[in-house]
Amino acid sequence: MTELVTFGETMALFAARRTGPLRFARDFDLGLGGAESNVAIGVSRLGHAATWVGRVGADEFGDLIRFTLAGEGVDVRAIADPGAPTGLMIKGRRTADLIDVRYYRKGSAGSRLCADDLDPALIRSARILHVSAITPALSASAREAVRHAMTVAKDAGVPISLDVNYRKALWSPEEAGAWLREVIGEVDVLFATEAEGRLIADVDDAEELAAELAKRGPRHVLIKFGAEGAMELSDGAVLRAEPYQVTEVDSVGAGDAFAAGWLADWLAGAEPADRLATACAAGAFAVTSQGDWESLPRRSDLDLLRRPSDGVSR
Ligand code: KDG
Repeated sequence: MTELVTFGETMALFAARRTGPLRFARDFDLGLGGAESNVAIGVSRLGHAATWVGRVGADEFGDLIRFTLAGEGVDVRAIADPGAPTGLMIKGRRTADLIDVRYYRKGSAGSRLCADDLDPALIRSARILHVSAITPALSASAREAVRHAMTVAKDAGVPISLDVNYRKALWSPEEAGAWLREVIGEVDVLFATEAEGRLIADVDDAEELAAELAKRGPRHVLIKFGAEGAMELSDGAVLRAEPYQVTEVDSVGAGDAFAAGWLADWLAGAEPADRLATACAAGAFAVTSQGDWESLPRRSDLDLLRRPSDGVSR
């Protein structure tokens, strides 16, 4: 029985090994990335059943995605689309601290996701539905799929979690803001950075912004401050969490890790302060190595950051 259902586009990811303009990259690490599948992996590593639905090409990259997610314990419902390839994401390192992400995903299999790809019974059986605002920016059919899934979840009393995950390569701030304002009333858990929250409501102060977002629907509003920690507004109560001190290697995927940590603890019925701390710890782990999800923690790893240490774990 699944606990969290999510869907979206997962791409093959080529990460340049050397720093500098991408045209001089000689070799790449091949992996995969997708905001929603990153969350599914994170939730699975933290001990909860997660299902990911998406379209992949009938190609090697589609197999890579299917096998990798399955290897992480995710229940994979990957539809192999013979009419389009798996999308690609290329990650360059323009400088040591500047990651440059390019997408080759227009017309990809993942972007052809449609409402019929989503089994309503699967959504109804879940404890939570998690979506990101990347999916509605992919295509008209993917946008319709998100609305369809939200309606099915709402009708069945399944809470909906939404991570804004704004991607400027896919749509304008105005388009994203309009869509977000349209759906926020259906959302129970909202994850956003301050800038993403302001796509919905033009409020400067973070606490006031969270209050304004909560007024529009979500019972839980999570505002992420990156390396500065996070804030949660739940049922009118504000919580703040300090960041964990780690050395950042690759920040891509930190937001997904944060969402995974929070959602796993929500599924576990953890206390709000512990839940937020787990979210921050998962986000901290995510930035410590290359890759969008590879360093996501297991439960036993969380203690490594929570306890003071001399840097050696024996
Ligand atoms: O948050 C990380 C994701 O953004 C990445 O893994 C790939 O889904 C992705 C995207 O659209 O950037």
